[in-house]
Amino acid sequence: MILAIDLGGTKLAAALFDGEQLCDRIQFKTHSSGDPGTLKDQLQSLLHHYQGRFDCIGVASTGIIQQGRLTALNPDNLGGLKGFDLEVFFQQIFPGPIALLNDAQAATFGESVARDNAANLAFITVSTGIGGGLMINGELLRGGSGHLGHTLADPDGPVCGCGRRGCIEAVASGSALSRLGSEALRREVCARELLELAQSDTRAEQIVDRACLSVAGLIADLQASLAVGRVVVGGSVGLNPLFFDRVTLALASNPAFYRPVVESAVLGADAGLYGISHWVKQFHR
Ligand code: BMX
Ligand code: ZN
Repeated sequence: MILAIDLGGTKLAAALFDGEQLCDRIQFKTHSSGDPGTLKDQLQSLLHHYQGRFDCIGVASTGIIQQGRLTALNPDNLGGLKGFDLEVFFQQIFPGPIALLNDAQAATFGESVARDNAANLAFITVSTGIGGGLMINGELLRGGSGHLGHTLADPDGPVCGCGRRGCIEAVASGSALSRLGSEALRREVCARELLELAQSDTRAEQIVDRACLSVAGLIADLQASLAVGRVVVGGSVGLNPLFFDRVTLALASNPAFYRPVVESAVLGADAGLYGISHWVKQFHR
């Protein structure tokens, strides 16, 4: 039995995997305050909830995990959790095997397995941030590879939390949509609300269009640079048909050479959980 944990910018989800079967899924809102104490409490109550029912743990986490520690490309998405030693934390409580992977890389692996172990695909998650993963010739690229949210959308765009100007994450992520939308509309809007407003309000539509055009541009670039053939889009924003349909429409204006097959994540919001459980099964038992 595997305990799979998905630690994102705004949510912490977990489930048990009995073979292929996902069971007893729970979810919390997370560390928007970036308080390591809160995260520790949440993880502790999560481990308590599943106590005695698993024999290994897989963690899919936002950020780049180096030697068991959370490091950030975009520290804004981690708050005070930068440097949090996930591995040591779990080891102190659980003596069995633990596997750690970036959340988007885990989801990439999950979506590949769900497609009969597709050997080539790129995955883009549009959520709090924008994450990515690459499965190339049957191998998942890990570590510093595949962080697609930090490729260039607009050289004159806003400065991203990672320090680079004009990253896709700075114009198309859930937090960017909310920030840009709230500025333009002069009231607080979340990404989902902005997508709905874009159907009738031109200020909202401009922001959403730029975001979807950027993601479509990234998809075209992935096809031109890696000939991936298939790009899967996930994450709470990416799974929303109001976003996904605009992306595919924007991509359609490109010549055929730049247009891979584009699909919504078949594992939906649980791609990271499935992915990390498959990863643990294949490499850590
Ligand atoms: C950021 C980066 C990626 C992550 C992506 C999606 C940090 C902390 N995170 O680009 O590692 O995969 O966001 O993360 O630098 P989520 O929190 O939106 O799921
Ligand atoms: Zn960036």
